[in-house]
Amino acid sequence: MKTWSARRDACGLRFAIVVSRFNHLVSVRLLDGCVGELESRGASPGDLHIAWVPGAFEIPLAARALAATRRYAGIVTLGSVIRGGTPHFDYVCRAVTDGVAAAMRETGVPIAFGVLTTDDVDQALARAGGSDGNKGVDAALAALEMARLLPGLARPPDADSEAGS
Ligand code: INI
Repeated sequence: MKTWSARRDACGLRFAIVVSRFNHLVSVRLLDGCVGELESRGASPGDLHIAWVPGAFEIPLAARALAATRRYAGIVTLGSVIRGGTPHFDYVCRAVTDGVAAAMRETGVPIAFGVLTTDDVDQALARAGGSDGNKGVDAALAALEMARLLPGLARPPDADSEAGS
C-alpha cells in the first residue's frame, strides 16, 4: 500500500495568518502558539504575514483575498466567538465557519480553522495555551500539513509507509 507523505517541515514556506482583534487576550495567545509552532518547524519570521481584522465575521473576506494572491502555501485563521445572551453568537459562528470553508473551496489554498466557539471566556482561554492546549498550534499544524500534502496529490503516491510527523 502506498501513501502520500506530508512532512510537517515549514522551511521555505510562506503563510498568512488572519487574526481577529475581538477578544484580543485570546487572539494574542492563539497567535503566539501559531507563530511559535511554524517557526519551530523552520518557517522564517519574514515568511509569516499577519492580517488583523476587527472580528471573526471579517475573517473569511481577508482569508479569501490573501488566498487569491497565490502567494501563500497556506493560511491560518484565528479568533474566538464567545456566547452571549443573544442569537448573535450563532450568526457570527455560522458566517465564519461557512465563509472560511467557502474561501478554501473557491481558491484551492489550504485555510486552517483556528477560530474558537465557546460558551465563556474561561473555555476560550483554556484552548488558547491553557489546560486544553492551544488551537493556534493545532491550526498551524493543519495548514502546514495541507500545504505539504496538496502539491503531491497531483502525482501518484510513492512512499511505502505511513506519513510521519
Ligand atoms: N466577533 C468575534 O470575533 N467574537 C465575538 O465573540 C463577537 N461577538 O460576540 O459579538 C464578535 N462580534 C463582532 C463581529 O465579528 C464583527 O466584527 C462585527 O459584527 C462587525 O462586522
